[in-house]
Amino acid sequence: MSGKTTVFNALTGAGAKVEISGGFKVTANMASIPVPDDRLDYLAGLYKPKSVVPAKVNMVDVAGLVTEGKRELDERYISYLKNTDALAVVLKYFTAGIEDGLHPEEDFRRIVEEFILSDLSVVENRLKKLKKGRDTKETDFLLRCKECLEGEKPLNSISFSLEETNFVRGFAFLSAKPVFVILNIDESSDRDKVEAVLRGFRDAGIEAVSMYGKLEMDIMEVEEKERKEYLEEFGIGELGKDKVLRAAYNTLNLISFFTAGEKEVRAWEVKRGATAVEAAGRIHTDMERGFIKAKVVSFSDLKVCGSMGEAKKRGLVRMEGRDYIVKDGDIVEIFFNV
Ligand SMILES: Nc1nc2c(ncn2[C@@H]2O[C@H](COP(=O)(O)OP(=O)(O)OP(=O)(O)O)[C@@H](O)[C@H]2O)c(=O)[nH]1
Ligand SMILES: [Mg+2]
Repeated sequence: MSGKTTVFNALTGAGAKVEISGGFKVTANMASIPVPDDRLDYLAGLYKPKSVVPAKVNMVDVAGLVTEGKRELDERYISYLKNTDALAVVLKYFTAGIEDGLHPEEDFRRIVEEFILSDLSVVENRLKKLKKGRDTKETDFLLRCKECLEGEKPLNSISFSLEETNFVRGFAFLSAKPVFVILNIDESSDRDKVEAVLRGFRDAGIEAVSMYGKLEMDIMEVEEKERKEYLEEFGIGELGKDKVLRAAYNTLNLISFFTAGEKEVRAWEVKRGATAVEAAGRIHTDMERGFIKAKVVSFSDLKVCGSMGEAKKRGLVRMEGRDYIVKDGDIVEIFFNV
């Protein structure tokens, strides 16, 4: 009970029921958040397209991990977590209704411990099933995981080969997923302490943001144009939603690129370091298969020029091949033939 569903509602406006589930529960709430982006708004103003499609981040809210004596997490429960690319750990830092003090670092450690124990039982079960004495790649991989987990370290602390990464994906190990922290605070939280807690996580290499879960959930209920007033009244600078999206992008190592035309202006999220042909595949498999070249202009160049025509005139629109590394903010047109 750290306010996960509350935070989920604040992020998505989904209005999921906030209740103390009293431990283990296998239902999940799901919703997606459109990623706000000024650049997308600018492009929409330029092209006046029929539709504007932002990038989206899908969120899943599950009940707290309380396995107490039941070392194996429920299969259905696991299946919700299995398909995620990253885990956001919501830590309690609101003071209302708290008698036993706040200990976010300890709470975090305990959650990671649950991930580790869950993974360890998967590893041990699988090892038991594999024929004894037969030296396979999978056995080697599992033994490597076992050693890491028995040392109480999450699997995201070791680096895997490409082949091992496929095993990791297959087993959907929880402790192998990238993790970031959402510190759920309220009006009475000491801001200096909040900053110190966040710094502690960041120093340990974990992305961490704070947000006013309950307040922001309530703000989602009011009309969009009235929200700004409330935010100012409560002294909330940046919306938790925007901070969380940025943390998710950083944790997942994502960037956005754009496609723009009269019909549609759209933002696409893609892994940092993706090539032009991989970005094309993000749009459509046909574009990846039949990739010829990509016409690319950076957002900042386009904005300075004020139009695609002017950008062309100044030689800022480039033709790039399949191995070009797509940059955050690139506006891309794919030429393909299938
Ligand atoms: N004061 C205050 N109360 C909060 C805040 N966030 C959550 N709560 C309260 O904490 C209780 C539980 O909130 P939930 O969002 O359901 O918690 P949860 O983490 O989803 O709980 P489980 O699903 O059972 O693990 C509710 O009574 C909320 O009103 C907050 O930021 N401030
Ligand atoms: Mg909940």
